[in-house]
Amino acid sequence: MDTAMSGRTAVVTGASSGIGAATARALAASGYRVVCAARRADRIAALADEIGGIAVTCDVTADTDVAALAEAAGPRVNVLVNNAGGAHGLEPVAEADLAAWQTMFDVNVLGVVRVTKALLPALVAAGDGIIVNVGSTAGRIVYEGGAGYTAAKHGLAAVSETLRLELFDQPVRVTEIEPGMVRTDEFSLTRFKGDKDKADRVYAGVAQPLVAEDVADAITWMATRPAHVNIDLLVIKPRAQAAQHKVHREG
Ligand code: 8X3
Repeated sequence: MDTAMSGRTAVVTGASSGIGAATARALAASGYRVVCAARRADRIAALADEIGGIAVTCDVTADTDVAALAEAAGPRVNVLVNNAGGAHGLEPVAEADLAAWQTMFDVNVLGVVRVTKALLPALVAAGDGIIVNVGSTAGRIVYEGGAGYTAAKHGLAAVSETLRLELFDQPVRVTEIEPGMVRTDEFSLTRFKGDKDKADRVYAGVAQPLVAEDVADAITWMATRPAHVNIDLLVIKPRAQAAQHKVHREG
């Protein structure tokens, strides 16, 4: 553990799996007291136990849950990682599942805004707060079937950039990380409603997609730069993914 960060608090949403869980572990290893927030209480309880953190059951779409998260985090928060998010479906706009689109906007955009609003006073009070929004390459490009998700992640990118302007005279950095292809247990399974074959096809033949730990490592690097250094945007993709549609697949 890096003792330089002890006494400092980090909050990670969507901490029950994937990038969120890996980030909670990485920040704890760097010495932060980590508040692990997610809907699945059993998972975050186990994670908090493992890393000596705090578990807060939290649905980022619920005002009362987010208020409880702010209460548990305390008066000073050094790092907020807005990671909770996800994709639902891959249908063309003409067949848009509006309920799924609503969920994507609720979690990926409004959830980030709700949590940020609630924790901003504590981030300012810390004197050197940083917000890391976990966006996606889908926040800069579009692809067929992806409009519900890409529109939501473009929305998140707009929120991140606006917030940086609005907080220009405050001791809070606003950053965004945009991962491309990351093989996690749940992202593609969720997108394809549990269809494992479809989920596996996303990564077919790709020797080394990114894994959650790669992204967690980058987030931790962003969060541990000196307080005057703002990494506005970090795009991270596997070497095999030169661009969204240009992926090297073997076999
Ligand atoms: C995940 C990247 O390509 O599935 O955020 O939209 S992609």
